Amino acid sequence: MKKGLVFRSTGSWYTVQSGGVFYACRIKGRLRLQDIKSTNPVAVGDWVGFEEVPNSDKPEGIIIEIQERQNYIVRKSVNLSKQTHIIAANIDQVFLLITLDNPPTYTAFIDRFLVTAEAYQIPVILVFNKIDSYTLDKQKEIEKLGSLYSKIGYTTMKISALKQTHIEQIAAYMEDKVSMFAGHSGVGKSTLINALAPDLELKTAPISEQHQQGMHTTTFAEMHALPNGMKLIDTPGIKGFGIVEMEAAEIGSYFPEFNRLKSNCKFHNCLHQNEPECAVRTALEQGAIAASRYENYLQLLENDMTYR
Ligand SMILES: Nc1nc2c(ncn2[C@@H]2O[C@H](COP(=O)(O)OP(=O)(O)OP(=O)(O)O)[C@@H](O)[C@H]2O)c(=O)[nH]1
Ligand SMILES: [Mg+2]
Ligand SMILES: [Zn+2]
Repeated sequence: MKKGLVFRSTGSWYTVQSGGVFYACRIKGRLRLQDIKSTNPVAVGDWVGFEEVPNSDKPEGIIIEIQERQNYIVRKSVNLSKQTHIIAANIDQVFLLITLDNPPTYTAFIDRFLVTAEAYQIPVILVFNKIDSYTLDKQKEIEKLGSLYSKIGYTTMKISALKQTHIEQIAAYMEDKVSMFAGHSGVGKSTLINALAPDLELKTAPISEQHQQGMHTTTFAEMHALPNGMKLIDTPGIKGFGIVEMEAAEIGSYFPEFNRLKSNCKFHNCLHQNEPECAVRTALEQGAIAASRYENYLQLLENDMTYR
């Protein structure tokens, strides 16, 4: 059996790198049943064991086992609300790309993403892209949003992938790590990756063209290894995020600024809703916790209830 890393998954075929060779692999039928809650049993970033198919023209294999994942980022499957789709596994950090216009990114989306990543302790770096294109008003909005998240403790960056402004800040974080690039369709993930690694020549497209085609430009997650040891994963734009496999009581602990105050709440199991002497709500009233964060938290709590 060989061991390899999944670079690409298109549904039925997986590209697995092992000893510098890329193998086109299928999954052994029986494996499909193991993880019935996800639509894809093997994801980009997975370490797998596979048997090489003898006497084939090109390197080919059959995946027979998947190594336990350190972490993974899931979204709810598009059609089947109970099912999840694993976007990528074994990630060291995520660059979440955010734009205010073309397309708009709302804090509800940002906070859902952060909660998912916090649950697996995956560091997220918030990257405000397209700074070359904003009006003064929008620039101010970016400043506010950036300081909202940096106060909580997140690293934030302002860049232009197109004009290649400040992209060296991103490269500095990538050394020896597996980095995932996430965000809505059209925020510039592939453009940024092309700027970081021009040899890749990833496909990018203006939003207007995406809408005409009714599809995303990047259609499946793919890992790329750069000569200097960095690995990155380009992902298709994510629309919505469902928080899966999370208890109501857990959610607050994935809001770092809430979690820091939690011990000051009167009740140890305070959900920061209507409980008396809640330190989180006091902080909210004093302006120490952002209203958007609190609203998005409440929404997550409600969603969480309706799923069960
Ligand atoms: N003005 C400006 N446009 C940008 C910037 N970065 C990307 N774009 C444009 O935004 C559009 C979408 O970029 P892509 O890189 O294809 O976006 P994506 O996030 O990979 O989209 P999906 O693959 O569909 O998820 C393209 O027309 C890019 O040229 C930027 O910094 N400034
Ligand atoms: Mg793309
Ligand atoms: Zn509380």
